[in-house]
Amino acid sequence: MKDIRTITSAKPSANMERLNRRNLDRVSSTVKRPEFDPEALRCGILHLGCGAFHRGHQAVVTQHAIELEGSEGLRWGIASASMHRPTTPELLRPQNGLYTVMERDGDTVRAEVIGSLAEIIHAPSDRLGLPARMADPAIRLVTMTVTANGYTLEPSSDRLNVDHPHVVHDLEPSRRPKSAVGNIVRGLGLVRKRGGVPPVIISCDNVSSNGVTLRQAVIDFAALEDDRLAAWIGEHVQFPCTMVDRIVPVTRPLDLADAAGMLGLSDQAPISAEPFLAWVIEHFEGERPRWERAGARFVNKVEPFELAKLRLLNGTHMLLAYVGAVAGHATIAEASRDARLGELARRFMVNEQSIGLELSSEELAGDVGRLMARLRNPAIRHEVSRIGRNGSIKLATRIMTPLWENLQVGRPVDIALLAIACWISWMAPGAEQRYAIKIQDPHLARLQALYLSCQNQPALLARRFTAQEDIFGKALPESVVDRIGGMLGQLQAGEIQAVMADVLNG
Ligand code: CS2
Repeated sequence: MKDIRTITSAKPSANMERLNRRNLDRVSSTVKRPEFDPEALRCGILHLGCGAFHRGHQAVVTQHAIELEGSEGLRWGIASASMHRPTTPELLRPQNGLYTVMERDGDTVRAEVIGSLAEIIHAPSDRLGLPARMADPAIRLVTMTVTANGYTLEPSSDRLNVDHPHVVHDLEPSRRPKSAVGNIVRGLGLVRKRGGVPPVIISCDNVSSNGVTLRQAVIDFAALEDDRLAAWIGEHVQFPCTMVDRIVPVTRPLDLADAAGMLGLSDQAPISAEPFLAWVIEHFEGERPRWERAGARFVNKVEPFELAKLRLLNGTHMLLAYVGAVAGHATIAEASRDARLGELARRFMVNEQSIGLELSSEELAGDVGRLMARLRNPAIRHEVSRIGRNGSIKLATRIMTPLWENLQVGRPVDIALLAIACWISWMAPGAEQRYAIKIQDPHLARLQALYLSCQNQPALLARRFTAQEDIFGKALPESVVDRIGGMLGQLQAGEIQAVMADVLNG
């Protein structure tokens, strides 16, 4: 790819032509284009969750694998489905699925047009429906990025939440399923009936032991309807685990202007991403793109990679988001560049989140240094609101599990408690205005009502919040709950700087 150090942003004017398969050869020569004809692709992969992360990660690796395989690779086009909203399909369809990935590092940008999305699907309005597509014998892989919230799990047990509204809806066989798990079960049911080889189901989300967890949720769902289907899935379907890593923020208007300036055509669905990309996949049987030729790594055991990623990066992301917002920062890069909070983030990784990782102290120091540099990349505007969303689902894996492991061996947990106290503060009346954030959480109404019910009593607030077993699991020791209560009292008095200083000074 060519380096472009100065970008000329162009306001995509109404008469600027939209990027599509017919005008691909007119894309400026400074931008890399697919080395295959996207028109010639056939779909071998069905993807659930056509969001920014998928388009900045798997779609890129798949494009490079197709390029390296030549005509053999053309069967690995991706049919990519948006599970609920029509926004992304509406933006991508007029572009025949083409879009630009802009790799940003400081003021360097490298652009590449991605053409591996052979078909764009809007699941709720799709003519065929996802289960029928999954049962198409050409589909050898079903990949998914639906975020942890899309797994319809009970966070403290990681088993299917049978009371989840989408699960309840999907258990009615005459209805088109809404959830990823419901769709997979229906699709596998069709494959079993047809008597074919099932596709391999690959979770690409930050969920702990993602393949194992997804397999269990799928079996839990199937068992509610048909024990024989559940047993068949258990015996015949592979759910490899993966570790996925690339920071891909939500697209902003500036991205559209930069893409137009670089392409000379209008792209309404470009992606910005950091240069770093990692994908570690557990070995599985069956046909697949040669992803390993394009940067992915196949291993026997994904767990050590996944644990390190979830704890060091994703856990620290949560700290930076919750504390960052309370300290007045809008993005993760800003929060990591705050001297106090940046130091807290570094120590959080080294002293708390490193628990259980198979890394020597030198390896850990190297990883932490590289991670801090990635988090500080000023060209990646990852909003704290975005990272902090769905905290009630994400806290368990990213913060609570390492916190418990630290408590058991008497290691420090203070920085994790600060993250939790700041998350609780997000539920205070008026927090959205005060911290200039947008809060999204499946339990938001409950959490805000809980805060309101004891807002003037920080100790009680800490007790009530942490007693929510579905989020926090078993009861925390009293001293820990008291410490959170103490922090909440200071936060309510607007003393975030003092709390951070106290935690740093131990
Ligand atoms: C983030 C992740 O949104 C989040 O919860 O922590 O999306 C993170 O950016 C990626 O996992 C990085 O690989």
